[in-house]
Parts: sequence; structure tokens; C-alpha cells
Amino acid sequence: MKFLRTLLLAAPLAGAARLDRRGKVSYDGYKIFRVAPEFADAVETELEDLSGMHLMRTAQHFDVAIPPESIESFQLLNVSSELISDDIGAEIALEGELAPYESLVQALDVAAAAVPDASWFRAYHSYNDHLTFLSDLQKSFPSNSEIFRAGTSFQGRAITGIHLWGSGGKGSKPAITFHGTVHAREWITTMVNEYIAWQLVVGYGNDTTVKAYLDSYDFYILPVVNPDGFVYTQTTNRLWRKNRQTRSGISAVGTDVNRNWPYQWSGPGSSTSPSSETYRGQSSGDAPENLGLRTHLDNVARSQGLKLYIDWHSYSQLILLPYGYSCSARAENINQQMTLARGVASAIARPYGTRFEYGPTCSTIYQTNGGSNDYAQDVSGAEFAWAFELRDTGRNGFVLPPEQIIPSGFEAWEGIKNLLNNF
Ligand code: 0X9
Ligand code: ZN
Repeated sequence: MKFLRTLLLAAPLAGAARLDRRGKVSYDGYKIFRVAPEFADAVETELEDLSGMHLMRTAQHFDVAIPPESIESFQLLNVSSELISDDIGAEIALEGELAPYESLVQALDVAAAAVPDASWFRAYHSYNDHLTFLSDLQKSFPSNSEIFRAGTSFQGRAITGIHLWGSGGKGSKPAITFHGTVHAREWITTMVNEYIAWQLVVGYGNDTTVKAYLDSYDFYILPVVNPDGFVYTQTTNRLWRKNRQTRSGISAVGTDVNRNWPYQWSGPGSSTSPSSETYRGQSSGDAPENLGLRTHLDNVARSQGLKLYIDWHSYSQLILLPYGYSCSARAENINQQMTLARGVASAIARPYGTRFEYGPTCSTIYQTNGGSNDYAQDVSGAEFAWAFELRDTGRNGFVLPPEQIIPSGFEAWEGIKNLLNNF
């Protein structure tokens, strides 16, 4: 029953948002329920009236956040569900204040500046501190890296990444491109992208395997491809997903940049409604972030070839392969992609036993139209175009405690190394 997998996210805070003393949307008293799949459609229909939020819907589960005043009405629906979080506001508080960026350790070689310390990965950080971290990482590896820009966000921020290369020189090898935080609330993806970039820089001088990765591929890592949305999650609404694009005559804000890619753009895996969390935009590719990202991706693919593209998301612990737009279309090398994904999932599980499932996007999570990995596979011509859904499976969801940043980064790094060793 294909329609069960169709994503129709309700608008968050359709009713009036409650603000705390600092002017941020308050999630105090909101509960997360995991609704059994057979009741998912029924709950979806009621969600707007309940002022509830759609968090994650897969074939296996549907997670919704319900505000305190609607809990009783939700219970009256009498659907089978499990309580997975008692108070999102309390979890957001536990996630901690953003930590200042302070510590640097000594340089890897005398000509270079200090490399950022691993303590960076003990907390979440402000957007400006992420830019400083990236620039410090670059300065610590000056002959093999540069900061680059992949266009401009709706509000005018530079979409920023770090380009790393090895002994063949800049731009000489097939490219590997990572996009983090296209969905603003998926903060763990920012940290995991930076963790992988940091491991590549730190390892180049003292680990022959890591040196071989950089000598074989050019890495383009963009930890925050939706900077406006990310800043908004820090100033105003922790659970914001889309960009912050406004459109004349439309009051709802935001386009889902991961439904806006100009390939298989329209269809049931995206929404025409501007208030939906999966709003695809008025025309394909009309989000400024999408323009910058696809121009960069296509240029790199044209000049160097695109070996691997990964779009990093959370949560659900999945490795998603093409395609999202159709459950029957298959990438020509899907068997090889499945074999590789299986190896990556076992490498991820090795350190802490974290289980990732894998498979084509449409049948593994749900149908997505206008998604980045379909575009990267078929238009940019990537050999492999994947999306990861990082930790966890719902207990903390998007608000993953900072103690889990390093384990998430480490297991993802193990997975990426396995992939690089095997393709
Ligand atoms: O719906 C999405 O965009 C992703 N899931 S999430 O819950 N993080 O929003 C899945 C993305 C699948 N990959 C692409 N279509 N690129
Ligand atoms: Zn996402």
C-alpha cells in the first residue's frame, strides 16, 4: 500500500506558537508519540487540528509531537501509540547551551596554524563558530585545503565548505562531496561532517590509509548547506526544517531544499502547499540554496568526475540509496551499491553496536521527489549518491545529546572508511 509511505507533513505550530522569555518557540510539555503504521493516516489528518508536528514517518513508524493542550484530544483518538519522549522542552534544555569555540592544539607542522581540538565535538555551536572552526581547520592544512563558497542563501549567507586534496594537487582527482544540515534541525549532521573533515586533516600527516584517501580523491565538505534555517533553529525555533525563503503573496515561510532539486521534481513525494514541511517550491530549483549547491556539484562533476555524493540527515539510522522518486526505478549499479552499503552498515556497528539499515530510498524510508541524491545520481552523474540518516531511532530524535556527537562521528567515520576501502 504505497500511499502509506507518502509523506504529507503538517505545518509545525499551525496554531499560535508559545514563546519563552528569550523569544524562542517553547516546546515545554510537548510529548512525542510513536504511532503504529496502521493509524498513521488517521493521525496525519488530525495533526493540524491538534497543532501537532510531524517529526518522522517511515513504513515502520510515525513520530508526532503533541503540545500539552492537545494531549487529551490525541488520547481520545484511541490509536495505538507509544510515548517516546515525555517533554521535548526538557530535552532541548538538556541538549545544552551552545558552547563557545576556544581550544586549539599545536600545529601538525611548524608552517601551519594549530588544528582545532577534539573538544570541539563535545558540544553544539553557533553558526559563526562553525565558520571559524572551518577556517581554523583550513589554516592548519594550508597547502592541501581551501575554503570555498557554493552560492548564497536566501538571506544572503555564503554557503560554505572546505575543499581538501592530497599529493596530486588541487582538483586533480575524482570528487567526493558531502552536504550537511540541509534540514535545519538535524544538528548532528553538521558535527559529523566536521568530524570527518577533521579526521582527514589530522590523519593526513600520520596515517597512511587516510593519506591515501586524500591522495585518491578531492573532498568537498559543506557542513551547513541551509545556513538561514540553521541560524533560525538557534535563534527562534529548534525544530525548524526548511530554508527561510519568503514568496510574494504567500504567508508561509520556507521551501524544503531537499524537494527542490530539478529532477523528478513533482510527484507524491513532495508537497505543493507552502505550509508543508516538504514544500517543493513554485518551480524546480527555485530555492537560492539549491541553485548554489547544484551549480557547485555539477561543476565539480564536470571537471573531476563525481565518485560519491552523500547528503547527511537525521534521524532513523539508515543508509539510503537511489532512488527516492520511484520505488521501482533502480540505479544501474544498484547491486554494487547494496553490497557496499551492507559493508558500511557493519563497519558502523562495530564500535558501539549502532544498527543502520540500508536500501533504496523509496522502499526504505518513503517516496521523495526533487531529492538531492536522485539528482546527483542521474544528472550530475555520480557513481554513488547516498543519503545517511544518523542517530538515533527516535528516543532523542533531532535533539541528540552532545555526549553522542563523538560516538556518532566515530561510527560514521568508520563507515566512510569502509566505503573508501571498498569502492
Ligand atoms: O525526507 C527527507 O528529505 C529525508 N529524511 S528526513 O527525515 N531527514 O527529512 C530523506 C532523504 C532521502 N534522500 C534524498 N531524497 N535525497
Ligand atoms: Zn533531513
